[in-house]
Amino acid sequence: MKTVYTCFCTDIIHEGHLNIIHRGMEYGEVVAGILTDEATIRFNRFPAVSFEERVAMVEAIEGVSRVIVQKEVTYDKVVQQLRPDYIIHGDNWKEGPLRFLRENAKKLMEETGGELIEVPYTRSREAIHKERVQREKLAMPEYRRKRLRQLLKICPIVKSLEVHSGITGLIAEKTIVETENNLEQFDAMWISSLCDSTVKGKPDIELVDMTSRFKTIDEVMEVTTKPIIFDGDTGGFIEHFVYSVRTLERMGVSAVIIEDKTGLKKNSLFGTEVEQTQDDIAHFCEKIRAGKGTQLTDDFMIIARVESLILEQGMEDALKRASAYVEAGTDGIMIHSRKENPAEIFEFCRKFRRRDCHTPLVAVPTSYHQVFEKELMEYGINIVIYANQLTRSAFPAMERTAKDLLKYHRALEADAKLMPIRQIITLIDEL
Ligand code: SPV
Ligand code: MG
Repeated sequence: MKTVYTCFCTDIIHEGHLNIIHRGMEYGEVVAGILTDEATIRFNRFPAVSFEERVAMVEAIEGVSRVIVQKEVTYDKVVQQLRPDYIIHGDNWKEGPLRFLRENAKKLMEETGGELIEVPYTRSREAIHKERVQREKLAMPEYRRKRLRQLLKICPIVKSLEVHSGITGLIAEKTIVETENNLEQFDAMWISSLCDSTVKGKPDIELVDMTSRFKTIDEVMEVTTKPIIFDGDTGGFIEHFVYSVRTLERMGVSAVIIEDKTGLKKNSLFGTEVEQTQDDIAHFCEKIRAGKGTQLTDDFMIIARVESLILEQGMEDALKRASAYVEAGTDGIMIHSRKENPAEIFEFCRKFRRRDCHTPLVAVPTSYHQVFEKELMEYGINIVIYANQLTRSAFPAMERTAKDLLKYHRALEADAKLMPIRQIITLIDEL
């Protein structure tokens, strides 16, 4: 009996899948691989049902003789272990990011003398509707809010991208790339005070009020499903912060990060070049406790941001504060630095992790941009935030276009560098 392998990364079984199984049975015994959550989210949406349920769903399909776990996006390991005579897949992988998987499977079958079978991938209107409902559900507050905690359990490092509008939200939501033998996408979104202010032409000094900041969140939420980490600046007065926690939690935001500064806040990347005051530990702990005491679900996270390295208060102060904030109930620590290399971040992580191996750590590698995610991971960082790169890439591009229009007195020269009109009008999906 020949072995036919097919991989499932779906949480909905429809006639397209059944067709693949039935066609597979014509060639031999069908073994189905279930992609783990960790691998699924590298290119697909977050699964709406658990891994165990997905296994049970596929096991129940008549014609599936055995179910195995596929831990990697690519087929290499499975092919090595199972040595299938055939890999069978729907022909929907000929386009988009799945093309990469098709190439991978094709190459492996050629190398091992196997064969790739592609069957027309069919979906009824009902199945299309069901898929859309599952996707849309991910955007609902009760599903979205808890996602960051879920991701922390399954991702070696949660990759977050700065967004400040519907369109940047779509970029964070949809961008998928091939890397060495893998597919990659962002896990979460960061709503930065710096960028949210900058796009409004305002300085990053808590001038843009919370109501406007919430409006940005809403715009992003309208068109995305990924979890949101909100830059809450200092959190403001404790009496105000508790209201913000309630609003953010109700909206479905997953986490707020508040920094231990007080008075007129300036952007951390100015460091000690401008006057900035660090809050005292007891007061900041009170803010954390007030926030934690206000939230209604176990999903929402309040992450404390330690500014000691930014304000040159030393490593011991940073560590002392981090411990105090954990004691006060924070759900994570963001350690920030404006140094041009990650040495002090690494030192902090090493020392912090000696005492605490559970509390999630967050890093924002803006000034120490040479650091790889893998290195951050090795030092115990759980969330990496690319805090301003989208805004910083958009601004020079727009400025160049404005200059070209002025310089050439027409649009032709500028156009060469622009997204084609056809693409921009089809960029947004219609319901
Ligand atoms: C932001 O993105 O607004 C931040 C990070 O707070 S930083 O600009 O580095 O302070
Ligand atoms: Mg900020």
